[in-house]
Amino acid sequence: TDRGDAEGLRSRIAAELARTRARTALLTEAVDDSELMRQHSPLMSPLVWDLAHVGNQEELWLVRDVGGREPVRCDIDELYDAFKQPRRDRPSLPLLPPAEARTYLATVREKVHDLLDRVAFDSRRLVVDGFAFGMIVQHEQQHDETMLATHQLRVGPAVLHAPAPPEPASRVAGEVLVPAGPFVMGTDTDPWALDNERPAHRVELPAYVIDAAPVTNGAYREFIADGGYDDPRWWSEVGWRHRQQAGLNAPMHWRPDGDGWAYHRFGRWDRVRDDEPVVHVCFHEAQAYATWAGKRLPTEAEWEKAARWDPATERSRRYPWGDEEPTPARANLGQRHLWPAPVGAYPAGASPLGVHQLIGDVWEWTATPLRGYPGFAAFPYREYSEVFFGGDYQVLRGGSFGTDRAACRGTFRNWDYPIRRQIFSGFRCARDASREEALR
Ligand code: AVJ
Ligand code: FE
Repeated sequence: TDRGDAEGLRSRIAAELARTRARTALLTEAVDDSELMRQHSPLMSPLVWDLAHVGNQEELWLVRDVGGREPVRCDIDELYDAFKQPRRDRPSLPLLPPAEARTYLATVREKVHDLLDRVAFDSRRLVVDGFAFGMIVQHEQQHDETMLATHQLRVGPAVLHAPAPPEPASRVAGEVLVPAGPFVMGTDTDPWALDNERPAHRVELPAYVIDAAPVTNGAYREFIADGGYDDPRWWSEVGWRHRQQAGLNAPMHWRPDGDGWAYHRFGRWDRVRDDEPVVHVCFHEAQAYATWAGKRLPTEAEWEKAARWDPATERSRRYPWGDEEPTPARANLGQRHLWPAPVGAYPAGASPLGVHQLIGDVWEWTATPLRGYPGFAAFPYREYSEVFFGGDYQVLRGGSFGTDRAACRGTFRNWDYPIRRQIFSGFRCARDASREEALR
C-alpha cells in the first residue's frame, strides 16, 4: 500500500541518516579540537569546516526549503557557502568551534527527524520527497570522503584503523572486448540519482577493449622505471607542463624505499604492494601511462557500458553484478578498509563480460570532461552540477574504498580538476578494438 511504502521509506531514510552521521562522527572525533581547526593542506578545508557545512546544507535544503521551517542559524550561511569561501581561506574564517558545530548539527538533525515524521509521502510525491533526503545523505557522505582525504594528508601517528582488504580470490589480468552496439547511459528511474546522472539516453559505441582491472602499482612502477615521467612523448602538452611545474615523479604519498617504493597511508609507511590498484595519481599521469602502454583512457560512456550493460538481457543495470545493492563481497566501499584491495579480490563484483573492480577501490579517471547529458535539467539548483560543466573538470567513475554505497552506482558521476591527486583516484586503460577483434 502507499501507506506501507511511505513508512518503509521513512525508516530507510532514518537509517541512512543515522549511518551517515556515525561516519561523520568517527572522522571528526578521531582527532582533537586543535587538529579539527587546522588546515592540513591548502587544497582541503579544516575538518571543522566540512562538519558545519554538512549541517548548514541540511538546514538550507531540508529544514528551510523542503520543510518551510524557520532558520536554525542564518548568521552562518555565508561562512559555509563553498562558492563564497575558497578552501585556502577557510582556516582564517570565524568558524564555529567544534563543540558549537556539533550542537548545530544535532539541532538541525532533530528538526529533520520531525520533518521526516510529518512529511506526507504520497505515492506521487514519494520520489521527489525521498530524493531531498537522499540528496542530503549523499552530500554528507561525499564530504565524509573529502574528510577521509584530509586525514590522508595529515601528519602524525595513525588515528584511523581498519582491517586490510581481502586477498585475491581469482586471477584477473588482461583485457575484455565489449562488442559494438547501443546501450542506455544514465537513468530516469534510480530514486537517488542526482541531476547530472539524468536523463537516460541511448549511446551507440563501436567495439572497444577495456582493462579487466584497474592499473596496478606493479604496472605503474614499470612506467616509472622506463622513464615515463621524463619522456614528453607520453604526456599531453598541458600534462607535460604540469608534470614539470609540479615536479611529479611518482604517485602522491610515495617515496623511494631501497630498490622499491613505500607509501604513506593514514599515518603509516608501508611497502608498495604490486597487485593493488595505483591510487593518488592525477588525470595527466593516468593519460601519460595509458599512452606509454599503447592505450588510452576509456571515455565515460565506455566506462559506463562496461559497468552496466548486460549482453544476455541487452539491458543497463545499476551495478556490474546486477541491480542488487553493494555488499562487502561485491565491492570495497564505505571506508571498511583504508586502501584499495588487490586485483582479483572481488570476483562477486565482476560484470557479465568479466570486468572487475569497477565499483569501489579507486575512482577511475575517464577521458571525458564533465558536461550535462542531452536533455539535462538542473535540480535542485544550478550549483550542484551545472556550474561545473564547460570542460575544466574531468569525470571520474566507480567510487573508491572511501565512497559510501549511498553515493555510488553505475550511473554516479564524480569530477575534479585534471591536476588533482589528493583524492582516491586511479584508472584503467582502454583501446579501440582491432578489425579482427571487432568481428569476433
Ligand atoms: C561531486 C565530489 C566533486 O565534493 O566538491 C559536495 C560533491 N557538492 N558539496 C565535491 C559536493 C557539494 C562534489 N563532488
Ligand atoms: Fe558541500
